[in-house]
This record gives sequence, C-alpha cells and structure tokens, in this order.
Amino acid sequence: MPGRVLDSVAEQPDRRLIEGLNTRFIGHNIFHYPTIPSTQDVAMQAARAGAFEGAVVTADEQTSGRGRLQRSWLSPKDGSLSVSVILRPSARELARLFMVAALAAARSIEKATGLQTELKWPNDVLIDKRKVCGILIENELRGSAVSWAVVGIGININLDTSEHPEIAGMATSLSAETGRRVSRSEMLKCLLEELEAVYLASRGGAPVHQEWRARLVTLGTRVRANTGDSIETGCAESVDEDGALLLRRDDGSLVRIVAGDVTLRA
Ligand code: BT5
Repeated sequence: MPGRVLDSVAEQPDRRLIEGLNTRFIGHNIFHYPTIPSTQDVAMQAARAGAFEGAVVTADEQTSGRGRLQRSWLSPKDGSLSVSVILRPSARELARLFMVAALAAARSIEKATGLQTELKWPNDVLIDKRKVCGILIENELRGSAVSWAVVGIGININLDTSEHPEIAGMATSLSAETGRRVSRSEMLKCLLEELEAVYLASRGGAPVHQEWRARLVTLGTRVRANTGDSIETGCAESVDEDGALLLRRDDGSLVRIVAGDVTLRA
C-alpha cells in the first residue's frame, strides 16, 4: 500500500517494512525516525493530511515524548519502543480504543517475552507492579463523527531505569525483567499484529472489555482516584462495559469514574 499522504509531512523518514508482519492494514506503511520530538505529533499531522488507516510512525528516540495530562514520557535512544498508529474508528469503537490498546500491548509483551503482565486502570501495563508500557490516545472529532485517532504506545525495551531517577522506583523494562536484550523489531511486529487483531475483534462486536477487566490488578483494591476535577478514595469495585471504574466510597455510595488515574493503596 502506498505511503503517498505521509510523504508531505515526514522529513525524510526511513520507510521500513517489517519482515513477516502478518496484518491486513496496520503497519503496511511505517515511517521511522532516528530522533523526533514525539511520534504522536507526526502521526496526528499525517492523520489530518489524510493518511491511511493503519499507518505507523516510530522513533528510536523521542526528545519530547508525552503522556496524558501534559506529563512527559521518557524514551531515550534505543532503550524504548515509541509507536503511534493512525486509526479511523467509529465513535463507538473510539470509546473502547483504550481497552483495545491496553489488551494488545499486554498480549504482545507476553507473546514476545514470555513475561506475565498486569493492567492498571485505565491502561498502564505493569510487570510485577512496575510500569513497562504507557498508552496515550488522541483524536479529532468532526461533530459527533471521529475524523481520526492516534494510538501512542511506549514500551520500555532495553532501558536501564536506574539511570533515570524520575522513574527508577516505579518503572521497569523488558530487558530488566527477562535478563536479556529484547528485539525491538520483534516487539513491534507482535504489537502491531495484536493491535490489529484486538481492534478488528472489537469492531466485530467481541466483548474485549471482558479480557481487559480480567487483567486489571486494580479491582478489589483500595485506590485513590484522581479524576482531574476531584480525588476519590475507596474500593475499586468493578468496571462497566465502557471501561469506567466503579468506586465504592467509604460512606457506601458508588461513583462512576470515566477518566483519570488511580494510585493503588496497600
Ligand atoms: C502514559 O501517560 O503512560 C502514556 C505514554 C505514551 C507514550 C507514547 S510513546 C509513543 C507516543 N509518542 C508520545 O509522545 N507519547 C506516546 P501517563 O499515564 O500520563 O504516564 C506518564 C507518567 O509515567 C509520567 O509522569 C512518569 O511518572 C511515568 N513515566 C514517564 N516515562 C516513563 C517510562 N519510560 N516508563 C515508565 N513510566 C514512565
């Protein structure tokens, strides 16, 4: 499939093919940069310019990688996988995309490394309680229709987190967990294949939230949830089909939290 549209925004990227990639559309166009501020920016610009669904932007290093709510995402040279995938979901599919992306990331890490992952609501991927992968979804709407969504996934591959004090205590990497170097291209291949498989399954009506929910370490624990507007404390009782967190406050009332962060409490 041609990469015509991305050419207008990419500054001489390295157009790569992944050997043996078994997908219908995700990753048929991959635009790879050695160093870039953020793969999200390039992918969003390409999406606006009409890039095909499934086009992917990757980088060896991001100098301004970002997380949610203006937070930064550390992606130093060659230590991490930084991927942004352009999708064109319906509004219904967009609402579930965070579960799709989290599930795909978790499954692909397990497949590529044999490690066991956990999910922290809404979409952090953890290994043994430490964050190994973060997900950021940005989108544009035209009225109630979705113009595009960009799924940004950052995975710590061969990253020595002890060299980065800002994340040392709470993050891990695939190399730290396996005790060996992990192939970034093999991880990317697995990730794109799983992302397409889960995305298509969700589009076809499969209840992806069930597996996502089963993988959540958050449920049944005491949490502090920051919704951006307020802080709620209580027991993370359940999640509903749309992925919202149902938190039981100490006074017995139930609150539904659609977006935010949770801190797990002992
Ligand atoms: C996220 O945000 O976890 C979403 C991260 C998405 C990164 C990808 S990489 C490809 C694409 N291009 C981008 O520019 N972004 C996406 P959030 O839940 O807000 O978590 C951010 C927090 O995670 C930070 O405040 C740090 O505490 C922590 N953090 C930063 N870098 C980390 C790393 N490499 N590993 C683990 N934790 C990290």
